[in-house]
Amino acid sequence: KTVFFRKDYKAPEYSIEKIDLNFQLYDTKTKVTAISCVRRNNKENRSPLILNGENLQLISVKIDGNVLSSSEYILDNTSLTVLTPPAVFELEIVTEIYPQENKALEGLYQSGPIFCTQCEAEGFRKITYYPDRPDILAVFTTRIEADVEKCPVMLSNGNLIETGSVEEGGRHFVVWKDPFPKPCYLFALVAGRLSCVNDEFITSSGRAVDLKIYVEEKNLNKCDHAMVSLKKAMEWDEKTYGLEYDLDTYMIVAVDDFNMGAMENKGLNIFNSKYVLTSPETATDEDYIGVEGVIAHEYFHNWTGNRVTCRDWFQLSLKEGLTVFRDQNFSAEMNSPTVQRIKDVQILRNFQFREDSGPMAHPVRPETYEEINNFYTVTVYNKGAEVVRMVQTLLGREGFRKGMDLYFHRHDGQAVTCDDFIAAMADATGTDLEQFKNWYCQAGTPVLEVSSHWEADSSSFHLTVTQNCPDTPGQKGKNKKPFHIPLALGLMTENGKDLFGKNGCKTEILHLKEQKQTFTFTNIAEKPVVSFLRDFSAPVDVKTFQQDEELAFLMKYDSNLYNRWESATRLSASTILDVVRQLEKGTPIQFNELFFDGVLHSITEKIEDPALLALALELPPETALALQLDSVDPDLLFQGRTIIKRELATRFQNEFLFLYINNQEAGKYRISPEAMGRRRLKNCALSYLMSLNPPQDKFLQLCIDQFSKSANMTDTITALRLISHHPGTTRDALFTDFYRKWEHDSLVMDKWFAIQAMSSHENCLSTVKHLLSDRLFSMENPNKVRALIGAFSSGNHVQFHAINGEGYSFLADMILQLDSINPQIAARLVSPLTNWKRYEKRRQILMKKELERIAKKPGLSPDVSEIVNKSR
Ligand code: DPP
Ligand code: ZN
Repeated sequence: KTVFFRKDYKAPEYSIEKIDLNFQLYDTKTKVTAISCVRRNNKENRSPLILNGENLQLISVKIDGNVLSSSEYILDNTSLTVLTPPAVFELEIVTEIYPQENKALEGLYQSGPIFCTQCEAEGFRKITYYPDRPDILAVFTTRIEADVEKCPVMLSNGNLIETGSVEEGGRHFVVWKDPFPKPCYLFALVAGRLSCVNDEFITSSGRAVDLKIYVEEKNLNKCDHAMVSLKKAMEWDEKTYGLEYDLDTYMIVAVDDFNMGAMENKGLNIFNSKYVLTSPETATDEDYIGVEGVIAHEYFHNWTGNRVTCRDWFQLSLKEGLTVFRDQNFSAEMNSPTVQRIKDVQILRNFQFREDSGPMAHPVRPETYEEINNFYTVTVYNKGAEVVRMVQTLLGREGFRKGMDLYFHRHDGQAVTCDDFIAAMADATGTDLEQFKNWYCQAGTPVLEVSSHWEADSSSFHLTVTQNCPDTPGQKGKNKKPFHIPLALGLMTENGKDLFGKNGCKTEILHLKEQKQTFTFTNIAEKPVVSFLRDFSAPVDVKTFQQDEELAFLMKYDSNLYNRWESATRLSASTILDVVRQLEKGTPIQFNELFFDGVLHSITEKIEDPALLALALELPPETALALQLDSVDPDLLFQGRTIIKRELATRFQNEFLFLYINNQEAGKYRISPEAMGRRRLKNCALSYLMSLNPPQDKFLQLCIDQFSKSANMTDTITALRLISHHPGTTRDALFTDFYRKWEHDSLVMDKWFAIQAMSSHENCLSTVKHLLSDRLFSMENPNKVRALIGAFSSGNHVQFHAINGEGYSFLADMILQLDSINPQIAARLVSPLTNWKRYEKRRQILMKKELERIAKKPGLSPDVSEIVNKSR
């Protein structure tokens, strides 16, 4: 195995100023001719030129027109080394590749009949021999030649400069030129039978940009929302950061087979069709929000990623953390800031905290990796975004904007590091961010403990905070340096007033820099209630330091809406975990009445934002609750959570029914934040009503009616999901119905698979196994794998962790099977097994056994091998 270290970075020996690519696409093979202008960077040192290449059939190598003999280069499975090249030369390499056999979906492959590429991180080396690293920026010109019938549309980066037919019958060609030098991971090619939706955007300086979304013809009517989102994103980036689009055309292509969500290739984004196609009948509200967010994310990369790119892959968060931060802020402005913030935090807490506490924990800027594809993680992306958010909190919005301006001023057209980003922020504002940089190099979630006391005599209030970071792989907690943590704090009186009030700002930012620090506030005439870490101002784990009474108070009255939700969640989690402990001990169940009071208060209070109420009522998922237990018994956890859900449903049946009826859609279907919030609230209420035990026929009927009458996918799929937990002929009939209605729509069918995989019923795994042989399922389609196998193993805690161990061995079987098809996707699936140490003894043994079994497979991919070996 090869291990890469950040400290080993060396600047490239050669640079490539321009590359002309020529693709000749045929049914069974593609011929690639690459002509590069190469220049040695170092005058004295006559080092060999090392080019990366995998799964390539080399046809010829020429330097300045002369064919190299086999003694002038060395060829192995991963590289081509030209031994003694001149200082400046033209390099011509001809290779043959086989896109139709490429099931790993990296490099050039086919999604159905459509040719497309995925080059990030290291896919370009599957197209031709090339120095496949992000710090080599070249001007790309791309000629594509293919059959006119099969590939009427042929696209690449930049501007179309030539088209024509070729002598060989029935074929044609195009030439695209991208004037912006770029790393090869941003290269893209698409060819196939595609239709296109056109629009236009006029930039703030008055340039017209053609906007094009390419899809299969049958999907032309599902592109509106994506197009509107793109235009909103373009406008937002001009308004917020003064960043304009720089080419004459912006193209998006949707394909069905895609490893990631989407890819920001210069001028030619390639998208998983899940993040392009919407219609009320086929897409849920979550899908609409997802499309808006991902379209914006990829668009924002044009500046944060493409114009300024990463020096090496250890710096991945330079572009991803920053771009996630940007798309989160965009979505917050387009929808509801508080709802968006809660969703951001949920991803962080439910997924990133788990990663950060497990065997794959790594810093936002990793120090080492075996397979870079394994580091496209919630840590690099979402914790990375939190780190950028903290910079903004420390500098203020204006200061942050100055920092961004300086960053682009200094680094436009360059490949840089996270240090360069922080330096721009520091220099633009005269802020010392040295200690802050610990966020980039220390893994693990800092744990904060808080204590406070109020002195009546001196009217002063003292808040003491300590920070500790747990051990993570390769980093001992005791050796970690304290983080610079911005703490957004509010102090409130018992009747719900904020004590801080300077310039209308009710929140103060404290700087926690020491391991232990006390903050003193004077003129505090009564004992305040602490509203801590407002808007989740830092990605830390705050140990609950408040009594339930205080949490219940904050849940009702905190002026910071995010913190209302935070308190509600803390209270519901502690209430559930209380029950779990009682179940463990076998003592009679007693409930925390404060929680039920709080919930009743939320339900009956005047509703300002229905989405916020829904979020407060939704109980934390088992995977998030599991993080708070030392030794998880998934059965007890499921039971405890179910008991609380049913208790709420029983006590507040009338209220939930009222919410259900009162939040029905009046009039036309809309996707406004308000309408989406109502649907969420209504469906949350229905979910409670459906959780009653024994089930009540009238609510079941409500659910069935919703299923059959609804004209939007949010309501349809919610009803189907709720019924999925109640096996029987009704359920089977609805699933059959749905199948008949939607079998032609692959994205909708993903939902059909996923829902069945997430049923809490104990026959779930046998259903899942059965579905593997459904004619619509395919191991070669990542969306299908995620929908069925991913949903079961990551989204069905109780059934995946069934004590007979069958969930674990099923997952291991699937990983082994997938490893020889698509290693990247196989590696992603391992995740639920990696945290075996968190589970009770019997499960630990079962999970570990499966990791060992996977590890033993001869020829296991580096992707899966890295994760399995680090976890066992
Ligand atoms: N396409 C992935 C993303 O946008 C990787 N760059 O995050
Ligand atoms: Zn990205």
